[in-house]
Amino acid sequence: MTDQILNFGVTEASIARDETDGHAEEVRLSGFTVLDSGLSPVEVTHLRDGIEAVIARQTEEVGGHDVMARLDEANTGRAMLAYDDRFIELVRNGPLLALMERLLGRYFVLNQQNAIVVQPDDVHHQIRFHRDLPYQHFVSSRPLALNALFCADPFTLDNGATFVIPGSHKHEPFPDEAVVRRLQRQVTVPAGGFLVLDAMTYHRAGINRSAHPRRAINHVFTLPFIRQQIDLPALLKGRYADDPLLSRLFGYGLEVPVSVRDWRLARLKRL
Ligand SMILES: O=C(O)CCC(=O)C(=O)O
Repeated sequence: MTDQILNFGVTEASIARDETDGHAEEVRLSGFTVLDSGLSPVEVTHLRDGIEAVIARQTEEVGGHDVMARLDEANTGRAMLAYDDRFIELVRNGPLLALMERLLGRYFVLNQQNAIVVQPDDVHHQIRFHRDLPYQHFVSSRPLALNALFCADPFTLDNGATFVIPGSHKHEPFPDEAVVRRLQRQVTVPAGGFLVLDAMTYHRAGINRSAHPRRAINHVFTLPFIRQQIDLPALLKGRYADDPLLSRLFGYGLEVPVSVRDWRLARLKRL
């Protein structure tokens, strides 16, 4: 017996042209896939080291740890790339952008780039199942948004690897509890890998039962009609506006015109 996949009655079958196609089909079918970023261990460490410094700066900005804790934002960083250039490189990651393009088409934007540090035994808000387009209960024939959780530490069963409900991006309601118990699956990912999800796939962080923090950077990429979590062009104040790839990704040119004349002039510029 070979390990060939046998079937009968099949007259149409997908054939992946390359690895990206295979990952894209996994996301369409089950709502998630694990993707290798191709970054070296040194590059992964470099990224990991940037996380705490940005969170410390943002904590200071808003008035200290107590304020962050009240907001349920302790151990969370937002718009990381605006604070530290190394996170720009993560957004440019080749395998990641190839997969985003295969699933979302050529024009998609970065909606958010957040750091998540799960401390040992911490019971934080991400341990509750959610979609990354929260409060939405429709399903779409194509992905509208994807998230890519870059694992700066290995995600293991012990340190709270993410749980997913496979296929839940195709099902409007949150499933019955007993069904969730049967279907939920914890996905382990090596350091330097991305857990890529259709943003409508229900998922949650696990509890970190190890002795060390578990650090990750979550990205949400969307079709351009979805509003960014933080207005990146305003935050970046023109930085990267001349870079064709990054300006599109960061949402330059999507600012809402404030007059009819401005709307027409913007159209004129695009002719
Ligand atoms: O940290 C995790 O395992 C999941 C993170 C998450 O749910 C999110 O960023 O939306």
